Amino acid sequence: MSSNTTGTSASSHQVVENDYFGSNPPPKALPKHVAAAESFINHHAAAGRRVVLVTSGGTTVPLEKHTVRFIDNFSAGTRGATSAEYFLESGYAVIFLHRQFSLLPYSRHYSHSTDCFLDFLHENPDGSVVANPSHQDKMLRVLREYNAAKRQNLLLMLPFVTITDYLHELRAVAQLMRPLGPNGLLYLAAAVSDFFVPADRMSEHKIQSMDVTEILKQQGPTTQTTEPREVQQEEETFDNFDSSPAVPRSKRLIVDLDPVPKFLKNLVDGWAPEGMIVSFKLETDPAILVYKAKYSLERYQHHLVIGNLLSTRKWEVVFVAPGHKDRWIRVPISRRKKTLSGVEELVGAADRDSTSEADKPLDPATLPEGEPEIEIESLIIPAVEELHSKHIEVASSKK
Ligand code: 9Z3
Repeated sequence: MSSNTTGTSASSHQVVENDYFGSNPPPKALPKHVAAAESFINHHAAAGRRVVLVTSGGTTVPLEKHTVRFIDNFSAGTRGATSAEYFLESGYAVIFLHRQFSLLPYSRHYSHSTDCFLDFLHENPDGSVVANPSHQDKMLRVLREYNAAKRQNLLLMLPFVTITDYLHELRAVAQLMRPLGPNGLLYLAAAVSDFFVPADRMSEHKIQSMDVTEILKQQGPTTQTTEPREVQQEEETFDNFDSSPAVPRSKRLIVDLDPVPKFLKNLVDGWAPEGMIVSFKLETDPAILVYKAKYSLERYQHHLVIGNLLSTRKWEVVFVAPGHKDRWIRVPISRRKKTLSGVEELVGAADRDSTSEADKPLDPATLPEGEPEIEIESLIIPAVEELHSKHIEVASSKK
């Protein structure tokens, strides 16, 4: 325990939290999002409905306050957007905290480059626009589900961009979920950056490839631009890592990142103490996935870690939960698969569920090309829902 400025003692987690949120400003939209989330949550809490916060997509790491450049990650938000749909199907109200412009529930079927909505439409001779006959059924189903969610006020979409925006939004919404008690579920599928540039070290303006302010100072107020004086090569330090032409250090951009504090403990103990908390663990090395998932569960003492590998994440995940055997959830690898064109063709991969290898990660080389026939989220969400029901049961038996 350490002391804070008011003289009361605060845990080290609280100190880190105060420090981070106090020195990295919130997004402008936060008050508006808080108001919307509060009325959404209270409405559904009063109805006794379960509410899930789904986080989705990547988080950016800006290098400048007036941001031109940023670091990003691969996540398109498929897991989050797809999961949100299955949660709605299961009767949950969904707060969808997503990276701006990432995939959204329902519209994901017709957005982004793989499924451009224009390819699903054609023009009739009378000039009206209609869905192609082969896509009518699916489009009608998706449209109906989307409209039903909207009509019943079951889906609240809140966008974020940066890692700091995300953390401010997550903390605020999680805290608002308290009135839900155990009926609240946090499903953290966003791909959260582990490193960032803290606000107090971030360049205000676009990082320059030459020192313009120094040149302007040297020149004084003049309308004539002169060539920047070349720094004498002899004075320069060279970082020459390989056989490429020598680059002086003054011309390199060296990005120095701090670790993003891990706030899962704060979430579990303080922000949303009664809700069920599900985090995702992403790895690329199959040998460490289960170990890392268990380590996370041990460290943060929450309810479920869903492990997945970058290369096989649409085919299998592993559930690691306290008091449960590790459980692999896999889509059946049938002999038929859909290619990108939507045409089914024969593939040779066998269903592995029944083999003795079932508790080990799949070898990505054995997977058929393209997308699985069913969405793995259609298996993940019912399994999470079952654990959530148990969580609610246990909580109510303690009352
Ligand atoms: C995940 O592991 C998600 O399943 C994916 C989904 C990001 C892989 P896509 O958007 O991908 O469908 O393309 N999310 C969690 C990733 C994460 O940042 N987890 C942290 C970690 O692994 C812990 S909270 O350390």
